[in-house]
Amino acid sequence: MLTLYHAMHSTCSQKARICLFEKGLEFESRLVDLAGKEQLAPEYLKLNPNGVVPTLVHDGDPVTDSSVICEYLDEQFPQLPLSPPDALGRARMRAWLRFIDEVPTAAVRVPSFNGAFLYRFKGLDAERFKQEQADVRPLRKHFYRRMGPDGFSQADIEASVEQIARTVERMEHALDKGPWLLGERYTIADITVAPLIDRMADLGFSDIWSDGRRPRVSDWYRRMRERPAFQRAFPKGARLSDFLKVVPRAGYTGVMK
Ligand SMILES: N[C@@H](CCC(=O)N[C@@H](CS)C(=O)NCC(=O)O)C(=O)O
Repeated sequence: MLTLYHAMHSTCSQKARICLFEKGLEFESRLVDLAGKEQLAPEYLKLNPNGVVPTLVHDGDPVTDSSVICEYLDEQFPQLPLSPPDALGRARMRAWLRFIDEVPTAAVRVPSFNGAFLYRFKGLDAERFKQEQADVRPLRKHFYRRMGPDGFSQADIEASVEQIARTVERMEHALDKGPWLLGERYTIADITVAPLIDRMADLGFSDIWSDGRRPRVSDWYRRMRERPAFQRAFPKGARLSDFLKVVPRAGYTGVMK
């Protein structure tokens, strides 16, 4: 029995959902209201002490962190494998997963907050923001403090966009041997980066790869969106612009080369 605690619009939840749908696994869906801070409720923190989504519960045992969840599902349910069969291939896939967690996943949070989530903090002065929004979060206290109620600085936004552009450049290079990031085989690496690319598109930054800048990434993203698992993971309400007033390219003044 699989239960997924997740939020429709959360990129990390989208990674876990794509994986579940690719593998054809049935799961019970438990939506967590992030704006209502349900991820910080004591009962949820028992499952995921980081106070973030997603969390997978398999026969009563919680598994946290989206890329770990994907690898766990692939090991437990070997049908329709999403990892290379050999140790070297898996090492290459895991190197992508570490990079994706460390660089673009972290980078995408910055334009996401500036472009869509600041409404949550309207009217809060610095002290109330610190107490009610930052210091209550086990994993993201310093991220929230750095952001503050008015959002990230222009320098932070530009650094994030540059990190995404570097990611897309690295993808373009890897896709030379495509059609997927690891070559012939579609893997968890493709799954975990796709929601980040989709989020950047939703925030108005698709010119990082479109207009002929990164043609292989553009083609890869089109093929990702055509996959039935991807479409099931992105129902109406999964994109920020489905339900929030997104400010396109908020705070970004740079020009794509
Ligand atoms: N490393 C975790 C990160 C999960 C994460 O950051 N989730 C975000 C949504 S994408 C969250 O729950 N944020 C809640 C908050 O900011 O309080 C993973 O990959 O699952």
